[in-house]
Amino acid sequence: MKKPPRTLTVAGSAARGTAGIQADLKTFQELDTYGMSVVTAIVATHPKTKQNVYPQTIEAIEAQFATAEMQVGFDALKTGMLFSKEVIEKTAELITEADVTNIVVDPVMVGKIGSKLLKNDAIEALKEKLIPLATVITPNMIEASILLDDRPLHTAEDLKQAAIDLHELGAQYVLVKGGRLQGPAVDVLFEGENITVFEAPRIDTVNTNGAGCTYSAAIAAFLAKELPIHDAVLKAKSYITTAIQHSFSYTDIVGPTYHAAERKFGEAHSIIVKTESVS
Ligand code: PXL
Repeated sequence: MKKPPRTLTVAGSAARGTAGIQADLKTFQELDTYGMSVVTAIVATHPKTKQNVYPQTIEAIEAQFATAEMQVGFDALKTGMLFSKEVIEKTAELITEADVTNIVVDPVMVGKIGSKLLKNDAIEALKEKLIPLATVITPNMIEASILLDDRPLHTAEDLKQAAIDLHELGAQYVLVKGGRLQGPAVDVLFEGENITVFEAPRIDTVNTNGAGCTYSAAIAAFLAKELPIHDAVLKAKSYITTAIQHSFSYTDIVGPTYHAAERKFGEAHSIIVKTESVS
């Protein structure tokens, strides 16, 4: 049997299953890769104390990474919620020493329901230590704005300029996601010469918790399958668009995307792709 390609997520555990490690592993499985995880922190709210982030120790992070690396190995890796400067620095060190070439860095900062997923002093470490190692970074508009020292971003043109400027941080590719724009869901990919715009129809739902995690996990899965980056982004966008179309909630709290949607219902959308050169 041909073994499935191996994918690792270094991210937070979202106890309610919508985002973080749980969304990543569901995505890895749906896309027929062998998923593994390094839990950096547990996100769950204690009913009495209200504590909602439980960071793991650096030692526990090292143990998980070493176990996955030595006993399995990886074809692609993604990072999600890293929470602190120390964890970012440790993750950068582990990635540098590991034998892995496909690296997706999702610069997770704030959750959909407002939970803080990255400490303030960690932004510089993210920019200086981790982003330069990335094959692709996948900021949403809020994260792109923070990485650009709070530059306001309002239009698709602003996203293109943001991608061009973020490329200076040293990632091979920058994908800025325009999920918060009006109109169609437009994302822009830049690699130094050309801007590629990926456009999907906007789906009217609030149940998009974990959509960013799912999208970047899908990109990692397709890179693990050796797809070129543009094809990986295209297929990942199609996967997440279908998952959002079939999203749902069990309660009155913002719910998850449906990770099995593409398998069950087939691809629901065509994505429009346009490339323009930047002069
Ligand atoms: O969707 C961002 C995100 C990432 N990682 C973890 C989360 C969330 C949002 O809730 O809980 C662990």
